[in-house]
Amino acid sequence: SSKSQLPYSVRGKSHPNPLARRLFEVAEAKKSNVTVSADVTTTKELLDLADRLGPHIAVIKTHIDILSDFSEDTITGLKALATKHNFLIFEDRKFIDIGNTVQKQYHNGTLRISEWSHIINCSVLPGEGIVEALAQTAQAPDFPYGSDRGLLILAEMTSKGSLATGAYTSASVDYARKYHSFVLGFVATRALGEVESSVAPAEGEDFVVFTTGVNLSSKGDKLGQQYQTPQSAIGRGADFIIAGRGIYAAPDPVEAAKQYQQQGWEAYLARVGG
Ligand code: 5IU
Repeated sequence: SSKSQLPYSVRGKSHPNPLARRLFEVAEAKKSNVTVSADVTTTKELLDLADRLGPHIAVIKTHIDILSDFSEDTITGLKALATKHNFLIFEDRKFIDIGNTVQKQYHNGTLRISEWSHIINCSVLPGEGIVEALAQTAQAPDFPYGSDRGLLILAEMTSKGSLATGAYTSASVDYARKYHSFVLGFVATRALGEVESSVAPAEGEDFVVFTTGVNLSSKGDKLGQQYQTPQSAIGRGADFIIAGRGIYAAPDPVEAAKQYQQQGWEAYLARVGG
């Protein structure tokens, strides 16, 4: 964002969105802009990772539907560890359906995502209605989790041949601006401030950019994933870097998390001139 030259502490203090403020506070307190993508397939592995990596991360990103044993214990455990280690939870469910359906997938349902995930994301392929629907659910007077929830719009993807470009990315910016009280920012490979949009930015607009596909030792995988380093991602405008296999599949995941934390933080300091 155009605010990317400013320290997290400054952006946190002035941000109109309470969850964005909390996100920046967590990053500053822990000196970490790392989101670990904990793509493991059992509750035990997930909770073990969350507990061991917890001190070094700002956010844990889950794919809760890949767990073979999802239960009440998964939710209870994750919430307890988020409190213990002061990190936020981001369920990478990528909602992509008509408004009426995504409301049911988000709130209640089998996975009860609204109950435990601070951050969710969606694609704007279905059009504006998906963003409107999720905002409507989270901002309803009887929604139990109040302003402690936010949405990232999936504006770009890291995979080879991604079609999330051009008009699609522009629409992502349009809807983020239109629903800025619920939209925290984007999952994207760069800051999107220069992207053409038919909606004028609000005064002091400050969308948060999360960038996936961060890996220190690999250029990609056999299924089209494309990687960049923390330095490169943050240089292009990422505020939070997301790493999965680079951390959890490393010989020592805790050492790897520390390494991404240090490199991510140094790149951030260099960007803000500190
Ligand atoms: N993910 C991407 N690219 C994207 C988006 C999400 O890789 O554009 I949007 C997810 C998929 C996986 C994690 O959960 O981020 C990346 O994992 P690895 O670091 O293991 O490749």
